[in-house]
Amino acid sequence: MTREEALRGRQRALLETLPKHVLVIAAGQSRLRNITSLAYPFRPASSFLYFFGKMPPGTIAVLAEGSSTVFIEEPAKDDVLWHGPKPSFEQYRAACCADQVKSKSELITFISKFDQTDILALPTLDPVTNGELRLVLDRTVRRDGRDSTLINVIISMRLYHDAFSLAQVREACEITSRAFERGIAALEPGANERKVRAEMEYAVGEAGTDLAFDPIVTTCGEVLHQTRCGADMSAGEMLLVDFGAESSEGYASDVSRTWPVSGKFTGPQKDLYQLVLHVQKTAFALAKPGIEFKELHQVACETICQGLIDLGIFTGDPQELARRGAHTLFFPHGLGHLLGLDVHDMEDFGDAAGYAQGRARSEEFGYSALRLDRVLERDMIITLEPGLYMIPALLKDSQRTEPLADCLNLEKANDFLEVRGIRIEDTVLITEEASESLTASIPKEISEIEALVSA
Ligand SMILES: [Mn+2]
Repeated sequence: MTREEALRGRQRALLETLPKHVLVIAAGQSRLRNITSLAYPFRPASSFLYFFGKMPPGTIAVLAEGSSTVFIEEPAKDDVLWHGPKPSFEQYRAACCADQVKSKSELITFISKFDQTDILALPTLDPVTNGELRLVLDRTVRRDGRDSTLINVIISMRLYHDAFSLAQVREACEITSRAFERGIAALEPGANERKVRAEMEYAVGEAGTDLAFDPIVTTCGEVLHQTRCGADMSAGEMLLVDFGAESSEGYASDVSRTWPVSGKFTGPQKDLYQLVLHVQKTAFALAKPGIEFKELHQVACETICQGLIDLGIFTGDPQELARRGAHTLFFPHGLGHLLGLDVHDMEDFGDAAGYAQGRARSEEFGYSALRLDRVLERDMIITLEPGLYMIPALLKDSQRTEPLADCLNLEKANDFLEVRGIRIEDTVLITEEASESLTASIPKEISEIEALVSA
């Protein structure tokens, strides 16, 4: 499937699903950094990318009466001096695979010929664009109003990856795989975390793409979203790396590995690492069409409890421990999430994509961080990312530990404090009968890692 076949096919499918409506999808505006001539790098909104690919800031697409029209901001007078010549409208039309391209100055006249009540639009994360949509449509575009009809149709398309989307995620995973190769080669006691991160980003820069998210490259693995990076690494510590490149068309990948800085796991590190790896393999073996993702999460929680019983940290029955939420002391997040054009795919729609219709996120600690609750189906892409963390803020919180006094050996848990945090994450495709790890080439066995770091 070529890019053109994909984009045209998706535009057609959307037009055919909502034939009586006028559909407005905006790319968004670039955001300024600190002065007016300095913008953050521009990336169109993901749903815009899904149908039209990369187009300039301010672009707005309208799909109506069986055809797609893309409205582009005309360049300012001296843009050519600072930014060079822009593509022609015909070149833009070919690039976004729309039926026609027009100047943005024609948008209001174009829209006003339709019945207002037929118009559905996608809200964006960009307040400037939402303001512009409010002016053009004379109403506020909202996630929960009538525009949710459009959102739900787009979710039902983006949930299942077509051949082009899958090829793009595979491309992103390949770049990420090269990044991990460079990263582990840069690991050595005394080196700075930033060196590993820079080596990994080199692979992304070399591929000419971007990062899918702000990476985590840290020896403070117990801080779940530690984006600060810059400590010198010592032998005995582990480096947790959660990193993902984007593909050329903006699709994500998401991988985590945890490496011993010296190239050799200590005893407690090895114990917990083996457990996380076992949990991930158990979940992977169960991931296939027809299974509830929540069930995978549940199995992961129970397997963690069993492993912690074996290590003497818990006593009791693993299912009962998981039911009581004992695992959340060491595994407070969810097992994974959807992945596609966004690393947490379609989270700009809240939980509408991650949670099947009629389901809502639990408020219970642990389950409240579960980003995915639906039956897995063929062509979905998810992540599987169990972790174990020794988080002083939780272990010192008597409100959390006291209810577990009968089954928790805190003293034993403290023996593992130096381990700090371990996460093992792969990007996984649900296939016809099972699942395929798209990042299986990135080593995660203890023997492989020890051989690579000391090499
Ligand atoms: Mn992830």
